[in-house]
Amino acid sequence: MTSSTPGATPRMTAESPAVSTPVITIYTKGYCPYCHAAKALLARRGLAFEEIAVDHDRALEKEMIERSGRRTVPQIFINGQHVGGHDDLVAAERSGDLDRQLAG
Ligand SMILES: N[C@@H](CCC(=O)N[C@@H](CS)C(=O)NCC(=O)O)C(=O)O
Repeated sequence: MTSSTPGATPRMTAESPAVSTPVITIYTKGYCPYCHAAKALLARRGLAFEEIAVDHDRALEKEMIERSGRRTVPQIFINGQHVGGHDDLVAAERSGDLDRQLAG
């Protein structure tokens, strides 16, 4: 029995020589219901993510705004590619774009 760490580097399996785990980053604020909903969607899909709380950190909020071009939370990135906010994440799941982005 082996175990793997979500967000870890590519791992070797018997089925496939290298399977890379998508790196998902979500910028959040604690009071934001859209952030909670976006995290719940990712969790429901069994997707591990790195959460960056920007409530009390102006530098991290600035980083989010510069990377996304948006000022609202959440902002979600998959493998460095900007997905958008909660509504964009929901739309991407419905359209199949999310699966395509996760597949790399
Ligand atoms: N349609 C956006 C709504 C996001 C939104 O309105 N977020 C609020 C917090 S719940 C926000 O960032 N407001 C500005 C702020 O709190 O600085 C989405 O789906 O992500």
